[in-house]
Amino acid sequence: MSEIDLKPKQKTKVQRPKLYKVVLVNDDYTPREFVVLILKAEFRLDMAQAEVVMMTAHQKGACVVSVYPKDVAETKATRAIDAAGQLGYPLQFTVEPE
Ligand code: TYC
Repeated sequence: MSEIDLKPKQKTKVQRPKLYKVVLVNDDYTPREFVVLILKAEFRLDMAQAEVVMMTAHQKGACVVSVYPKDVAETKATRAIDAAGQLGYPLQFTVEPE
């Protein structure tokens, strides 16, 4: 008896959204405590993660915070930069393809 062919006739291509890195950039003016606060509030890092990311940027110049779809990465980076700017801090985040 011949078997039933259940294979789909066309391959369905699943497009995964491209991910973008949000990178925290060091500066000489933003207080460490404020950087940690922003990482917790906007990027949902816990205290330990926020401290490590902040100190890595402080020592190396920059550190990847997390990866997100493009619009999420851009919104989070913009919100974090704006929050810092409102307090007069020059804190910067960049968004880069993964
Ligand atoms: N370098 C800052 C200071 O000494 C702290 C800091 C850390 C600022 C990381 C920005 O991305 C940064 N007050």
